Amino acid sequence: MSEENDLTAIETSELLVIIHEDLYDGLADEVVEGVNELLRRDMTPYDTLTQGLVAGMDIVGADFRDGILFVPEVLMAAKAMKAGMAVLRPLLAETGAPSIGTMVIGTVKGDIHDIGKNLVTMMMEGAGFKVHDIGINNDADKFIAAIREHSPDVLGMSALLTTTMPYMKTVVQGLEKEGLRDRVIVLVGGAPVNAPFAEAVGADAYCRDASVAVTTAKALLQVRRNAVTA
Ligand code: B1M
Repeated sequence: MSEENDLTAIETSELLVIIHEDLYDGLADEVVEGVNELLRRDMTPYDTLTQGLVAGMDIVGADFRDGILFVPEVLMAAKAMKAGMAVLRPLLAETGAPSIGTMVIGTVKGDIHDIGKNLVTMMMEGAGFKVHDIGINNDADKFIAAIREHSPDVLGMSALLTTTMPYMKTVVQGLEKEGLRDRVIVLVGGAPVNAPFAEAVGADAYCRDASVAVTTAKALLQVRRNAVTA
């Protein structure tokens, strides 16, 4: 976004394209400016996130896959994405909803991708969950320690690589070994993950995206609470 651009004079559809381009170019300040302008126009934080940031990251992802972008450029884009997310985070969490459950979430061992996980964290917090985010590259012992410490209702695991997604099964087996599996709803997600895979690793459900994570967590928690009171 060049300095002479007056964002307020630009159509929203065009502004979205500019944000995608700024994200692609790793221009964090400009992405933040664009996000603020969308919010000023009363676009909801959720739509700003999905139409502005996530859609922009999809373009980065496609060009990374096709060898047009490389790790340094993608890192810059990820940084810009995070700067935009930082603006939205408090707004998404600002629903005033009472705490409806607790979650531990982390990216599995060998995997340092955290944007999707952070997004799930933001949406879950916005829906009223207390979320303990244990970060990236977590082995089974770290997940188990966090579950012992926080006694969450829900465990969320994220994996973005086909080489790291099988580790989700190691975590579930670790939970079983420690007698913790039945205490927690296990949800998995990440670009290469799908429902048959979730079933194969012994998770309770696969979540396609952050909003599905929210609805799935709420639904399974309700089922569990109903079963306890029945
Ligand atoms: Co990586 N990377 N990357 N990367 N990277 C992918 C995943 C890849 C698909 C790119 C490609 O080739 N097309 C490819 C994986 C190929 C494969 O395994 N088949 C890949 C590769 C190969 C690599 C490296 C090996 C590259 C290299 O070094 N040669 C390397 C691995 C590092 C490691 O982890 N050990 C690597 C590194 C990186 C960066 C560091 C440069 C950067 C990460 C920065 C960061 O996260 N802080 C990066 C990025 C940014 C990507 C892409 C471009 C974008 C990922 C992203 O943030 N998407 C990605 C391409 C792609 O996915 N199309 C790619 C946006 C985010 C919102 O979506 O994470 O899918 P996503 O999350 C979604 C859902 O999946 C879901 O909700 C979110 C949306 O609402 N979800 C969950 C995610 N986690 C969930 C958990 C839940 C529920 C839902 O729990 C309940």
